[in-house]
Amino acid sequence: MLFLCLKRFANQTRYLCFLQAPKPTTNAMTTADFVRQNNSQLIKNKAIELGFDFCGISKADFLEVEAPRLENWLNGQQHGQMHYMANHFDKRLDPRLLVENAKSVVSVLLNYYPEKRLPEGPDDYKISKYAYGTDYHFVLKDKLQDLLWYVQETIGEVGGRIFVDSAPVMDKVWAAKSGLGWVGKHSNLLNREMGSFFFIGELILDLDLWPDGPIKDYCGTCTRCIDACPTDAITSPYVVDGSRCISYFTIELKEAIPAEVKGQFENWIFGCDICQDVCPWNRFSRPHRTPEFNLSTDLEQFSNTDWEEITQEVFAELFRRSAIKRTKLEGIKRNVAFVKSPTEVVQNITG
Ligand code: B12
Ligand code: SF4
Ligand code: SF4
Repeated sequence: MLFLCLKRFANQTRYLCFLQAPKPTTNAMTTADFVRQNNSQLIKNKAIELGFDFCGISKADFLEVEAPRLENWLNGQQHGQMHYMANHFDKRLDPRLLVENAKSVVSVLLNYYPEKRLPEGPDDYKISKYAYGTDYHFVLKDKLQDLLWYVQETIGEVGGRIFVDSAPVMDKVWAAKSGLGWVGKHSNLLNREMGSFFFIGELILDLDLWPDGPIKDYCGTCTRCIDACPTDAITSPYVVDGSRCISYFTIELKEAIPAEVKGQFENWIFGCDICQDVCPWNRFSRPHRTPEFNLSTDLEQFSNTDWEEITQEVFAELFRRSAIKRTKLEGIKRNVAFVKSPTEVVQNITG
């Protein structure tokens, strides 16, 4: 153990010889602080080089403020049938239970706002912008894996894991703690420079890094997202009842969509962007730079009739590497039938 620590320190100091020293933030800057700052900067620079839009760091610790909020959310059954959300309560609140000796959480944001949007007229079937291209889990995982390798090659024997929705981690909370934005009243993370159309991932490392601090909340008196939500899923500012969200009904729910929300989906058949589309901060959205998120030509030309007549072959081919695969063909058919004739009885989905 002592050997590993010495090796890491030796690697760090060796690397430092090639770097410009950061300006000390206090007069009492120690060598350890200096190393932490330099390592943090190296990681952030590499994250940007890999194509992430923002990267920030926080200390791996117990999420004290979030614990009662998560508990209330679960006790109120706001996770509906997303049973995975009720699992690993303790781990979800403490990254040190996920990675041995965890010291830091490195959060990254990856923009997915498309250059060209699919038609969103009142009669068009709509899919969320996050699902236009390749499933973000693949894209973020590849980039985060490269970032982790870089950390291990450059800094030394660093233990850590990559996370993209793959384990019980509260992505938005960590990104907010790292100063990458604030959690808005629609409960998504917002960034002042690019709105909210981005994904979040993280590395949890056993490496001590220099933490960034949170920023303030810029929602002010605005309530546009709350007012626009067709199913009243934003039950109070900052709180979304997951079990009432169109995204839940169209993606997560495996059964028939309940009759009480008939006529409320505004033609969304996979996910829902309404609360983000109305948000004034999304005026700052700019097109992503990730080719994997581009729309395929086939999807670009998909008409309402194509959605209504979609076969297993077309579904499998078109959504081979897409997040839309999560609903399976039966899920998409259920959703299309639900928005097309909201009075029709729609069958249960299994699997
Ligand atoms: C479960 C889940 C869902 C559920 C539940 C949504 C939800 N808000 O929790 C459903 C299926 C509905 C959903 C929908 C969507 N999701 Co989702 N989802 C998740 C997931 C897996 C977990 C989120 C979670 O922990 N929820 C539990 C509750 C307790 O957490 P919370 O909403 O953050 O709750 C906080 C607030 O309620 C707040 N709070 C409570 N009381 C109070 C009181 C006060 C005073 C204050 C200030 C705060 C406060 O504190 C709580 C804890 O921090 C994350 C990935 C991850 N692992 O983090 C993605 C994630 C949040 N989803 C994401 C996306 C993109 C979406 C959609 C936009 C997709 C779409 N277009 O359809 C929608 C947006 C809907 C919405 N308005 O939230 C992104 C968000 C990116 C971003 N910019 O923030 C994430 C981070 C995935 C990712 N890795 O990129 N999602
Ligand atoms: S995604 Fe749609 S249904 Fe869900 S909270 Fe936002 S506006 Fe409401
Ligand atoms: S619409 Fe308004 S209240 Fe909602 S997240 Fe955006 S700024 Fe905040």
